Amino acid sequence: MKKPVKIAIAVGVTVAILGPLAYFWQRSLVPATYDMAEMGYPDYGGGPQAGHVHGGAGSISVATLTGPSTGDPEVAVTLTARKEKDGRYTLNGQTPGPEIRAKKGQLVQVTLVNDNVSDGVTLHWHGVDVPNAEDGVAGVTQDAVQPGQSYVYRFVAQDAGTYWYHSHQVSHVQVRDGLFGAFVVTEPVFAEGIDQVVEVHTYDGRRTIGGVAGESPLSARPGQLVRARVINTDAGPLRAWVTGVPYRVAAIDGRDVHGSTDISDKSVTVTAGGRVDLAFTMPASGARVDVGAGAALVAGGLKATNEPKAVLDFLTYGTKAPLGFDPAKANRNFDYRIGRTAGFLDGKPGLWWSINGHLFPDVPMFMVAVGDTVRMTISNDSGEVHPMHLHGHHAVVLSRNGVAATGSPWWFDSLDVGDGETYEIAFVADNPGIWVDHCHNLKHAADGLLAHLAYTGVATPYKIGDVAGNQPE
Ligand SMILES: [Cu+2]
Repeated sequence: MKKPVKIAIAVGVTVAILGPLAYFWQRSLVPATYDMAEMGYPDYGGGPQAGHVHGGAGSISVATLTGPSTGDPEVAVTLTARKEKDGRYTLNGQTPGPEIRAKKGQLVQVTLVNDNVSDGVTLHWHGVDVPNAEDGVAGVTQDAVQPGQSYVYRFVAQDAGTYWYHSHQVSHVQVRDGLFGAFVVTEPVFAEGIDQVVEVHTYDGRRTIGGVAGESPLSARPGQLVRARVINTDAGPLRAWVTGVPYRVAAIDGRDVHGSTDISDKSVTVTAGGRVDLAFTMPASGARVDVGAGAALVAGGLKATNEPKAVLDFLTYGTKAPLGFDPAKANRNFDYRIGRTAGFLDGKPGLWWSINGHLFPDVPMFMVAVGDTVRMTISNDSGEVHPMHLHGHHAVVLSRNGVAATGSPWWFDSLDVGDGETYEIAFVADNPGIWVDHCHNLKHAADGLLAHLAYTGVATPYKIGDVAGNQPE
């Protein structure tokens, strides 16, 4: 072959490879600022396509979807966020931040003050189905609160249960390094016994309960009912179990389990971001609540035992109860297929999380209208577990890998979808707004495992990106 021909072929091959590459690279670039409601492509799930996708005339702003703007709050808290010299983030000088408790039906008001966090901060009420404007997602429901600024969240604590709050601005760093706390809503009449938050977080590789590594006291007298509210604030699944006495799972993600029964020699999985309430009656011989290795609540000096090999399956635990809606009548059917795809993410080549074969920001917007019944099939062949978290709604598990749920309705806001697993879930679209639906391994979300559920006719005035100063993940 003559040299010019060789060169021509080489150039041709180079153009053939680099041309599409340049195209995909360019397409992957996240603009310096963008509107969450205009990213990706609308997915109507087989339902009506009416309504304004991008806002415009007749649309309402998420900023108007607030909690009660008048009335004296029954729970009023001010939380001041700081970045400390050691790199940790604190709220009112502590991490975890103060535990906030409200009774069901009370008006809660939290004033977030940013002292010195240069990236800005927000507070998201994880698992609390608040009105959209109170959801605390930077660039979607508000602007990040900059140093010297403050922001007021007001909402009614409608559902008793175990929740938590955390920053949703640069969250994969801020949550990891301390910007979070527990939020508990109790029934109006306080239950007898001991009610204790078990807030699990790993700081610099050390697992803690409420910031304390090793054993912490469980101060219950024999015969007292104990409710241990385990909150997993880390990035991966956590195993929890009780030794010394049989125990029950009283609630999952802030929703009571119906017909819970005693468990022994089994652990439960607490999804990243999820909560599981463990209940038992304190025996005279002592008991302990272990949360993985390295941290436990202990009464009566009970020594650590090995983690039980068996894990409770929520799919079959408890007994059936009405859902309050009929998933068979769903008018939206969505797929949320999590994979791993070679390509560019914001100009960086790599193997990235994909949603329905697409890379962020070219991912689906799941479009719904108020009153819709929604089914979603979440599947995962990406090689890793993903704790999927939909804001603003509780969904119920219908099946896993084609096997129908037969236990108590398994309501959740945070669900581990393991590699090779498929979950079918359902919920009612009853909380208008724009809601992120993402992986709560927050590094994964920052790497593009994030979509959103958007109600037709709702627009956001906030923007994501460097220019706007909003980086929710
Ligand atoms: Cu993930």
